[in-house]
Amino acid sequence: MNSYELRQWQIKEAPFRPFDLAHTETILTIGNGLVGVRGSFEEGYPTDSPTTLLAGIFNHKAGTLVPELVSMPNWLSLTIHVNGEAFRLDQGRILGYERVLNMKTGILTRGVLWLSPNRTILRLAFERFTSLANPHILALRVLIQPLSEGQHQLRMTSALDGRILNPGNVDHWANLHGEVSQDQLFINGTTDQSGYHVAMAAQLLSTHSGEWADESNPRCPAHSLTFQLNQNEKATITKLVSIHSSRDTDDPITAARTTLEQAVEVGYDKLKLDHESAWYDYWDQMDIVIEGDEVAQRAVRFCTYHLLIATPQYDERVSIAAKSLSGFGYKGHVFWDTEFFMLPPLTLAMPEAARRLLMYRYHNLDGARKKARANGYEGAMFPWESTDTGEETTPQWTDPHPVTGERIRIWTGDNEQHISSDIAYAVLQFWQWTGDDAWFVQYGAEIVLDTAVFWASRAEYNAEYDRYELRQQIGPDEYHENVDNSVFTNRLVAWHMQQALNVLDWLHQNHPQAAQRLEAQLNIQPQKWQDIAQKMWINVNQGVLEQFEGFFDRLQPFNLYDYTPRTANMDWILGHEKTQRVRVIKQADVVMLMAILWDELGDHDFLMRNWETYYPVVDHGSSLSPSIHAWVAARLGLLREAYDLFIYAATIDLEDHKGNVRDGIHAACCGGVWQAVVFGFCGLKLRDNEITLDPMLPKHWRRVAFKVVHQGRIIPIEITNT
Ligand code: IFM
Repeated sequence: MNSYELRQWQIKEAPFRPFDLAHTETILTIGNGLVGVRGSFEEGYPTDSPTTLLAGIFNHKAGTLVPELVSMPNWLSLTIHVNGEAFRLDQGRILGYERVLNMKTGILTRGVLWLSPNRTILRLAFERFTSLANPHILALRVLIQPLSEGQHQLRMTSALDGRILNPGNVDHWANLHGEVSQDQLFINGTTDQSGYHVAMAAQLLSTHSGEWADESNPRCPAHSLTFQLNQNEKATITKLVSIHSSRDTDDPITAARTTLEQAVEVGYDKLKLDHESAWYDYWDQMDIVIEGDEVAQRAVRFCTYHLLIATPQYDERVSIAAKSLSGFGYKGHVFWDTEFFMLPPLTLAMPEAARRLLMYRYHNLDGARKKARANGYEGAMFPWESTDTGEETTPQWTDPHPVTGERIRIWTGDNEQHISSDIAYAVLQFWQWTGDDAWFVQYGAEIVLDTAVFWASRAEYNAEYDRYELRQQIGPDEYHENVDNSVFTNRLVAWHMQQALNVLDWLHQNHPQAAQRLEAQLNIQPQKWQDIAQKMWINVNQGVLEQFEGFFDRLQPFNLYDYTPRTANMDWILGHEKTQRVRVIKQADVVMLMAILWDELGDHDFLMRNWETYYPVVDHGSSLSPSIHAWVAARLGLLREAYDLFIYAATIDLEDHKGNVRDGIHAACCGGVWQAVVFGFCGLKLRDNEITLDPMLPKHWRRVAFKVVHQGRIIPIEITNT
């Protein structure tokens, strides 16, 4: 690979950006679907947040509002002393520095040339990865070389640091027990409410022998190795770590010991090779090649990389959190972000992974049924936010405002109900692309049908107008809460009811036993479903879809451009109450509906009128918005807007456009970017089971290439710009 090609696979930090730690920690996260590890430094700094998260390990601490992902013991901890001086970037002088995330291999490296306060020059080369070949193995290595004259004493101190707590100093552990045995470390503990048992083991391997010492603290097993190095002599220190939990085994302690033994036996080099070759396969499936646009190429790879490191490889009882495993934003909860944003790329390119994510919803049908019953409905009403239990975990209140102490009621858990249809949409899209009838009959159909049962019990019949309505909803535009007849929701529900009827017919014709089983199990009412599909109120006002009742008549007109330029969201500027009263919207709402249903909604003029109505008033207050707008703009032939929106979305985390990357990657945006290229610029569609393309590429893109899987067949797609 030449250096131009290489650059498009790399995220580089050079020189060191000391004031940007939280941002770089997030964007340089490594992971393998099981484990996510923020890009914190081995030696640790006062303002860092060294976080390792394990998929599905949630705990609801007494006194906190909702469950959250639990911070694991910090396995990165490795401090280096040379002649008694601690290697730290905030002391001495940095003579050279480069940190590189190689997205092609999922390996993070750091090279440093450091002059210590006492003038010893040290060359350091760090490298770390979370094995994609065996996700229970984590590895880091550092090469050390003193360049100053004489003999130098090196002391390496390694720990599994269980003193790391969640934000707000929330301690989720009932107990954490550490142990040291010369070159090995062990730690295990149990979460205090959910009762997950987690065990980690580590071994430090060195090219140089020396003196071992136990350096443990409570909750922090640690050891050190001291040895001598001459000028220019190199030492390599390798830390191999294993991690298991009661989510994957009955005996995490034994599993952690066994996995560590195996890792040590295989050795770092082979572990790395296996890891790299697993990444090769990942990229072979998911990469989008864009020729002619280096910025776009790297940014799209960055988004795909973050989607890949968040995608569970085995466990079908976990999904992908809104901020993946890269930070604590939204506490690790799962939203519609998965089904509408992250799943489509996986459905098209890695259907096995998509299937697992859909199984998360299937396994959580009971939670959805419980929610429906608790609200007086039937069927399956999926939670707006969920964790490992499938129950509703949206907090009801915001945290108190730091100055006023005010808390705002959060209504999304009550009324952002479109998620049930979003999930049905994702199931149907998966079925359509994979043609996996066996899976659909056994699992998918139940999701589509029981969510339809929910809507049949939820929809309100308005006899005066002979129509169905949905009151008290929140559409994707969360700036306007508890509105009546959100057109996004109503239209999607109408579509969903029709699809459910089609599924029922198909089952009767092709799998009558399954049809009977589901009819016996669920309250299926074809007549009522038909009625709802036909009579759901879809409000067209002034020639466009009205986002909700009163959007045009009751909201005050608002000129977003009066507030340009700005980075803050409009609800922060105007305040919660005022935002509800003005015509400014948070994110793609009607435009989201256009993206997914497109010409089922109307002809080109109708779609354009809707775009012209909603695009000028969208704040992009959610990172979910720009990529969808890019997709729709491309379809409308508005290439300039499409490209600007696309680049904004693709670099949202790299350039921290929203100012909150410290909380984690905007994982939905990552999936949205993939879709903006494939569905937007390339115009990929499945029509009557045929793949069609209708490219609208930015002028300077010479070539776009990617692969999709259609009904088991890998289809390479290549579009060249003429
Ligand atoms: O699901 C989104 C929502 O659409 C906008 N607010 C943030 C949520 C999590 O990403």
